[in-house]
Amino acid sequence: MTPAPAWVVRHGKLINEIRECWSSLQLGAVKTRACLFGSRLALHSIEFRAGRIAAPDLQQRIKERLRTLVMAGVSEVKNGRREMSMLRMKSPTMRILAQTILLLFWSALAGWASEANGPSSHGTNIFAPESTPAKSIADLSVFVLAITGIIFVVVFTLILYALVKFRARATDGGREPAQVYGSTQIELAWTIIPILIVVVLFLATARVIHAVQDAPEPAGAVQVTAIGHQYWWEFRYPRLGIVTANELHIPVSDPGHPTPTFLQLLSADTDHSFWVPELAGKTDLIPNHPNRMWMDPQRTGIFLGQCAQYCGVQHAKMLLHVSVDGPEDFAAWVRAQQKPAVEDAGAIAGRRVFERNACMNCHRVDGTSADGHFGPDLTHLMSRATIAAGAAENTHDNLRLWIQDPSAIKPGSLMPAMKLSDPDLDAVVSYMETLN
Ligand code: HEC
Ligand SMILES: [Cu+2]
Repeated sequence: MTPAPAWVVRHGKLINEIRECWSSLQLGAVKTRACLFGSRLALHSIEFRAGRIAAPDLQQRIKERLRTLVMAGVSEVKNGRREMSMLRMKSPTMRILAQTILLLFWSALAGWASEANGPSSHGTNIFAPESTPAKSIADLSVFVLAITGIIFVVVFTLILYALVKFRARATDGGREPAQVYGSTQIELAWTIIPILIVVVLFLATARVIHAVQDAPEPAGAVQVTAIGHQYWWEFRYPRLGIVTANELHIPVSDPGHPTPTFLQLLSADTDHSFWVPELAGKTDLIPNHPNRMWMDPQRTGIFLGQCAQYCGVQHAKMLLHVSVDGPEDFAAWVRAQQKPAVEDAGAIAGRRVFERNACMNCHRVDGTSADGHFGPDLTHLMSRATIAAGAAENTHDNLRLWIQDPSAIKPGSLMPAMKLSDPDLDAVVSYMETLN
């Protein structure tokens, strides 16, 4: 009977079990590093050559023990030598994990650096909030990033330390190191610390959710009903009697005298999501399930956003355009929108084309018989800088192209090409251009 080798003896606490296991397995002239701890077989590596195994019952016992080993797999089959190693199996996984983490880390850094580069004129920077709900969310994100960043640094440092300190050396003589199983302190530590971190993150998140979702609506708030349509936005101001599309106008909110805007979110067809990153977190518009969101922008300007829930082929061209106006500008815009459509005698031919064709079944023009709701309200079309939910600028050429063939600008749009004759097309475009 061979005595247990030195590396086993060094682990004083386990020596009896190991010696027992080692002795019994050694009986059949099998070279092994398998050890039995209580009822569990911890297998580092096992080498045997079939021809050398004398005792058939020993072979049987080894097979049985191998079967109970859940996590190990045969990693190498070489010259009849089988080696099973948990560590060796883990390394590719670890490599992929490390690469993924690094990639995420660098892309986040790169994103941050490019975003932080001066004030963004397009207003889609999630790290540049201009309204209270967006600020709370951005602060929470930075907090979560800081905590997870610290975890990343600590874990990565420990991994690097372990990789360097315990790397294989020539003096190891090809032997695998002792495997330590079970440490109450370490297991408690890596259970309790993550639980505490998760509790902290949970509480911080719950606080922000409460602050954003349960904010009371002050008396001076502007109310807007936003309705998502396949591929455009309808905005109704019930108290002001305004209906418009795609370009939302809201007043700037002075912290001393807040005038937040509260939106009720509805959908005419499928799920959409209202997301203007600098003003508020994204909130879905779900059929038959009104949602609510609010914003109190503290800076005037144009803020851009995008439908953030895939809603069909032309989801990508369903942009959001929020114009935050100073108090006078907002009041002027409201007055202009409340007026009925202009009656321009010069555009009467175009108006006839509009009313003779199916246009009026899908579009509304206040003050005319056109009262369709499938498409955007065109009463004040010319007050908008863009058409088709930001897909094109509102210019003469784009309007003409749009009415001739919407799919030239926005393939998949639900407005059909009306196949008007050239004179009719020009007339209807002239009529559209009087709607300001
Ligand atoms: C079957 C319904 C339907 C008919 C008929 C129709 N449209 Fe449309 N129209 C739409 C829809 C839907 C949109 C929004 C498309 C989008 O942005 O994806 C739209 C958008 C528009 C727009 C852009 C409005 C904006 O603010 O973005 C104009 C202008 C327009 N239509 C004019 C017309 C004219 C003129 C006719 C008749 C020659 C017409 N439409 C016929 C459904 C229709
Ligand atoms: Cu959408």
